[in-house]
Amino acid sequence: MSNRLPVDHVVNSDGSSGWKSSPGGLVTALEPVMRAAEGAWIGWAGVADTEFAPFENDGIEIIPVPLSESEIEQYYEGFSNDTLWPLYHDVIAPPQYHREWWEAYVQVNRRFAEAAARYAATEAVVWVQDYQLQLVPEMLRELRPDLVIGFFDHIPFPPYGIFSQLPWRKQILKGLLGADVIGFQRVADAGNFTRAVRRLFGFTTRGNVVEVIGDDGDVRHVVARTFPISIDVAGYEEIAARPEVQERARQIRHDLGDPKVVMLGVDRLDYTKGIGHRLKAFGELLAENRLQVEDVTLVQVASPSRERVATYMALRDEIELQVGRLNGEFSTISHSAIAYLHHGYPREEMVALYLAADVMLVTALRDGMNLVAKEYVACRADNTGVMVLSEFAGASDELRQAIIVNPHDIAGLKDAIVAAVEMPKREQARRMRALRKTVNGNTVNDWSKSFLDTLTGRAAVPR
Ligand code: GDG
Repeated sequence: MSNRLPVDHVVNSDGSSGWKSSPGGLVTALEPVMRAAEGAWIGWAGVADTEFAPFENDGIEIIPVPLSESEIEQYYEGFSNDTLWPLYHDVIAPPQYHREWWEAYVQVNRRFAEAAARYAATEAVVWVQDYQLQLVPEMLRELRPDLVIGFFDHIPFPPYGIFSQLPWRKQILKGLLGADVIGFQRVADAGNFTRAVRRLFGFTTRGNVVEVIGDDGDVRHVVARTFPISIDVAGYEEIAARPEVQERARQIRHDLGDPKVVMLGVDRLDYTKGIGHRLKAFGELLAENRLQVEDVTLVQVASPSRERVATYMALRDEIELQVGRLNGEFSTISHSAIAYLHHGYPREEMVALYLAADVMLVTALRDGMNLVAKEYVACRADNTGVMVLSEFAGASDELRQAIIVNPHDIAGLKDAIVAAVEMPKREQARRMRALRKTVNGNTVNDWSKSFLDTLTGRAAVPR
């Protein structure tokens, strides 16, 4: 179960309509698992006020859950993306608390739980994905105590001092504790969660296991631990090896004026990604002449995201003002300081950009994992390229051979960027080999397998 289905309902210009698959990392990882298990995927089809009957798509049963226009505003854009998202990302933006948003969140979570209760076979395994559906595990357990229920949180779980702001903090924890296994990106996230459970309910935790005491005094054991997500490494390697993609990468460099160094940022346009900090550091380096616009170009892909949420509209204005000022000040007729792209691209084009980039900048202020960091590494088969990686992205727990930065420390970030630009090829290769080994050692298939094995009791629970 996830907020969105792996397929979108689309209406064509001639009025006909159909289903288009949306191949994200999660879909790639879970599709083969679902097919082998004769699984069903429960989620929203991406359009308002429309009911669809369940259907089969490519060997997977699709069960659409309808959302009304006001539920999209209150449950999705409101509570999910304007309350939980900023709260769980260290209150970088102020979370909005509205009781009617909470009520819509409860109502939609109940609808998802009821759909699963209706369609799941006896003793089936149900895997609930992400922060939009945190109440589903408990609701589903009440409806169907026979089911095995897992939950994976793709975003950070905040420290108690921040989480405790939430007026509905107890309900959220109780919702999650309905699961048998709760997965997090980082060890720190699992720790924040178990601390919150101890503080608010006084439950005992032993290592990764929480002893949940029910109203009738019975004890259930819930596993809460880290399962760091990854990417389809072989898929990225295959695209990166295609001659036409490599040719496209050369073309991109040429079109940029063949600078000595291409730096790249790829993010949804989101305030958690630290795009502004990155631009500030780059602008100061140009102003101080530590970098020259003839030598270094920054390509920033900022893919459109949550465009109806006010904080995101304000962020777009802020970033585009900053880009405009820096380009106005430092670009020449033949060389732009920043190539700013507010677009979404096909995956092949993203891979061509990864291949074209000498330096990858991942400067998130808070990020569950950050898959872009792993994708860059997976594409660099020739062991060249340098990554500057924020310690506040989950990926920094694994990708230790990147240049690790605190993006709030602009002086440190500037030094890291210069070090990346100047890094000798030998050191690039030494670090990239180690990074590639790490990424290869934990692919998205390893992630889903280890979660599902833990959930179904096929793996021992490490304490
Ligand atoms: C959440 C958590 C966690 C981006 N622009 C385009 C495009 N992308 C792709 C990237 C990457 C994905 O979108 C973004 O994933 P991230 O992990 O970087 O960030 P979130 O979207 O915030 O994801 C995050 C993740 O869930 C998984 O658990 O890592 O921390 O916030 O795959 O390549 N893809 C294409 N065109 C674009 O323009 N094709």
